[in-house]
Amino acid sequence: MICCYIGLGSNLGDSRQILTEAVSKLATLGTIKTSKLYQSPPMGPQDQPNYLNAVVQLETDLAALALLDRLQGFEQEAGRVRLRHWGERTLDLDLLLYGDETIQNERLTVPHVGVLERDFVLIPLLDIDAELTLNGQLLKDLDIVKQSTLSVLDGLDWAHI
Ligand code: PH2
Ligand code: MG
Ligand code: MG
Repeated sequence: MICCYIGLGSNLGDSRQILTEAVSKLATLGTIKTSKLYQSPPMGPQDQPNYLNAVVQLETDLAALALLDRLQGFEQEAGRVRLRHWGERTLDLDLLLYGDETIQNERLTVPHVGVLERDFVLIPLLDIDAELTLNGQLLKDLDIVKQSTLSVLDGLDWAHI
């Protein structure tokens, strides 16, 4: 079993419902734990709605690219539209961490670029594992974590899994 972390984001449609359904689908791939549910201001173009963000920990036997295929399938099933780079979307499922593996190919970069710079990824990761490290760095000690103003919309059981 590999312990993976998947970032969830949505800012189009009924985002809460879309993320809840995404969690149910992720649960078909292995054993999951969910972070709290957050609202965050958009990174990138500012003329788009706020995002709902969360992270799911998944313990799975799927290989990384097989997992990516499943994540992209779930995005499509949610009617994913992606209007522009860093722009609004119905469902974004990002493979953030795949065990402690480093993966670099034309389809996938793991750890996901930007994990260390995005509070809407770091704070939910720390909900699930407060002692999580990346490249030997304790995530809870990062300045961006200490300074975060992310708003909590709901607690760990928001997806009722
Ligand atoms: N995702 C993006 C672009 N900007 N901003 C926030 N707050 N949360 C996101 O998940 C997000 C974003 C494209 O993936
Ligand atoms: Mg993303
Ligand atoms: Mg993505």
